Formats: sequence, C-alpha cells, structure tokens
Amino acid sequence: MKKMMMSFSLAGFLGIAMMSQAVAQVNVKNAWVRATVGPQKTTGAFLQIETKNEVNLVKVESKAAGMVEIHEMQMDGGVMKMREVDKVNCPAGKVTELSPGGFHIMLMNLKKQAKEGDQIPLTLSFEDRQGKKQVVSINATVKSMATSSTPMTMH
Ligand SMILES: [Cu+2]
Repeated sequence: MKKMMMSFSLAGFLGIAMMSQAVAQVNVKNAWVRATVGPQKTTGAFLQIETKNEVNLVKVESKAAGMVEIHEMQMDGGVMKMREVDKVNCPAGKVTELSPGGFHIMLMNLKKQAKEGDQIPLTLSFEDRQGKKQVVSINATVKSMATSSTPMTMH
C-alpha cells in the first residue's frame, strides 16, 4: 500500500513538471515600442518570438492603446505599404522577428504619449496547430527614433 502511494505522488509530480514545460513553450524577447512625438496617436511595437512548437500569433492587446492590430509591411508597386494580417506564423525552434519593415504590432489610439523609457504592457495570444491557446504578457520598453533605428540584431 505504501509503495502504491509513492508511485501515485511521483505521477503527480511528473504531471506538474510537464505542465510547466508546456507553459514555457513560447518565449517573447527584446520587446520595444517606438517613442511617439507630440500628438502622434499611433506607433509600432517590435519583438522576437521563440517557440519550441509551431504557433501562430493571433491577437495582441494593450491597455496603453485603444486598438491593436498585427501588420505586415509589403512592397506594393514600388511603395511600402502596411496591411493588417490575422496571424503571424512562428515556426518551431526558430526566432520569429517582428521588426520595422516586416511584421509588427500597431498600437493605435494611444492613451498617452509613449516616452523613452516608458513600459508598455502587451498581451500576446498564441494558438498551436491543435487550437490550444497560450497567452504571454510582457512589458515593452519605449525607445526613441534614434535608438530604435539601430537593427535589433545588435542584441
Ligand atoms: Cu503598421
């Protein structure tokens, strides 16, 4: 009887260990937001997504902005244009970069000016191929135009 109890608690322990591993599947790094100037109400947020299993970034929310969209920059007849996308695919084992000139997060109707050094909260929702959701909340640091024009690969 004693032996059985022990194997039960071991199973419980392993269960918890496996669960916490699943939670740590998606890692969001180096998040920053471009500082705004004066009455500007829109800015971009940029970050890196590292994931063990393939996921899609499907939604971003921020209490600092009235509206948040996921955008993509694309050349259209020689002109760079932005369009809204419903997801960003993040392949397994790779770092997906959201950066100026590519996919980015658009913060609209900002509630106040984003000043250098401010922290902007972002909540990212991911969905894997099975439709399982994972939510990651982070703070992005506001950087001025001068700093933010440096490529992110410097990290
Ligand atoms: Cu945009």
